[in-house]
Amino acid sequence: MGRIFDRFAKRTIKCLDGVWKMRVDSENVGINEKWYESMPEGRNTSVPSVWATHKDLFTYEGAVWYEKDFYFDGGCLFLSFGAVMTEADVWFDGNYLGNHYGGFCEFDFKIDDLTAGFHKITVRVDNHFDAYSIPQAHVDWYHHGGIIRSVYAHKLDGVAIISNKFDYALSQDLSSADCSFEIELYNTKDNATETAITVKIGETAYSERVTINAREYKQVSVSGIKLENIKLWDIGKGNLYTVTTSTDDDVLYDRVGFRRIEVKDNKILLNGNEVEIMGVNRHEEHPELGFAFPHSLMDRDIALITEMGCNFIRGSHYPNTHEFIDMLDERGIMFWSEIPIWGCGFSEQALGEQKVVHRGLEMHREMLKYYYNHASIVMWGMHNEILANTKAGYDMSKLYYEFLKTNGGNRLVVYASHIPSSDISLEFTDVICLNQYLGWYIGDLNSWQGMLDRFSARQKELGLDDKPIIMSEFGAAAIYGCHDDDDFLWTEEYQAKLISHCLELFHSYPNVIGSLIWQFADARTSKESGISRARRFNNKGLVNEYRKPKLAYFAAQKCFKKFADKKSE
Ligand code: ADA
Repeated sequence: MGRIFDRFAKRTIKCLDGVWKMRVDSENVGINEKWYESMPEGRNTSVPSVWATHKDLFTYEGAVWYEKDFYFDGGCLFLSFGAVMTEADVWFDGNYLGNHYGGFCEFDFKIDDLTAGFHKITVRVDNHFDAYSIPQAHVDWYHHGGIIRSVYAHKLDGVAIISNKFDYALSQDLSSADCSFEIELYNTKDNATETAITVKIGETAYSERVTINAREYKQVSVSGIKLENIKLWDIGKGNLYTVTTSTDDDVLYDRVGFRRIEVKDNKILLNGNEVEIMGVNRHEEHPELGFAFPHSLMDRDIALITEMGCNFIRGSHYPNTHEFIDMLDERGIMFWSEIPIWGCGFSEQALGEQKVVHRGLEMHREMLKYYYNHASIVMWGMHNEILANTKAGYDMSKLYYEFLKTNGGNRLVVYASHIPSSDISLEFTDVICLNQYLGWYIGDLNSWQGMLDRFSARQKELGLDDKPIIMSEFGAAAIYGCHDDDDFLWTEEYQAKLISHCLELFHSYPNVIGSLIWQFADARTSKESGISRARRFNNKGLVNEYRKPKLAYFAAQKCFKKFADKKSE
């Protein structure tokens, strides 16, 4: 839950990052031997981190136990994990708290009546894959494991605020907004308690008194708060408003923005204005630190991406850290947030497994729960390159689309398809997002025009030609520093030529309203990826894994600048 602004005014919060004890459980004996009561002697590690930073664990897949003793002042503890890769079982002082599946989303536990003193957290982390894993074993990124984001211990007092979900309806002319809030409270006391509950946004405040039974959660809905003369959140304009939620004992701050995103007449409109999407796909991954990606480097990534002229980032292929999205909120950069259903790994049978379908739905539910208030998230991504030409793919798309449309707020719901000629699920996406690698895996630069023409014809036949298209992935690999004639694959020259060719074509093609280059930076891949991944990296980055720009970075920058200049003419 690390954020770039202070979220709580009153409560005491202890960050549990730092040195933890760690013990590898390659024989999977830890549960039987009750390591949660007493973990055998292990080694020290850092949290957050991936265990691949330990030389001998670089390729390890399986269970690893983590343990931390820490001082807590007594009372009610709210224990929040930023993300654990991939499955976590958590014990507190030897008592089981619960399980969490899914490597990229936060989760938390609440424990009442603790005594002041030292307490022990034990986490069994497991990153093995089976038939129901999301993602499946075959992905195009590295199989990391570990406690990859920060852990926090909050001390809750009196009536504590668990969350406040913000919604709004903008007036027709976008000048005013009707705001509503869904607040979740928890009474830590062992008697029914009355408290004032106040919500303030801008200069407008609402207050009422509520009574909550002992040790109970309560939802409080607040609506009808009207704000006039609002400043809209927009591209390059991160106009954010602070929402202050208070009870007698707790104060929660959040930052929200007002904007309207919609599809109309084959265009995406942001606040009524047509947007041309210029962006990249980005893995939140570092060659040494894996998914424990540091804040300072996020800042550098954003600088490189905005200097290139982008207004959009796709968080491929999983929920990114809040810190990163906070910065996008602040700077007015649009973001696509998705869950790690990375299709190539999923057979038709796996897609149809109810356990997989429900796990995916739960991941969407969590993404909404924790990320809902971010203004920069303008798209929810349901899945990537699944077999959307099968019944299982169709059913999954329908289920997730309806769920996200109903519960996702003012956002577009999309998925990325790699099978434009046979996809039967395209009705379940607000924008048709196509991933294609012509000029790399198959075809050449001249193949693009034909592909687009054929797809446009199919789109008409399907009666879906009111949907705009984003070219959501395309690219070519280049080894940083490899130079030669621009006909040679793997050279920076060929990659730059392909990127320029694609951008020029897409941004002049009717119905294509934007492009997301695959990918921002070279990223480490899994051992299953095989021969097409030189250095065992996906080398299609515009910058290498240490963020050194390749020629394609400058080629894209030139195109995006030209498109932006043309627009402002
Ligand atoms: C797919 C996939 C990406 C990446 C890409 C590639 O489109 O969505 O994650 O693997 O292919 O480089 O081939």
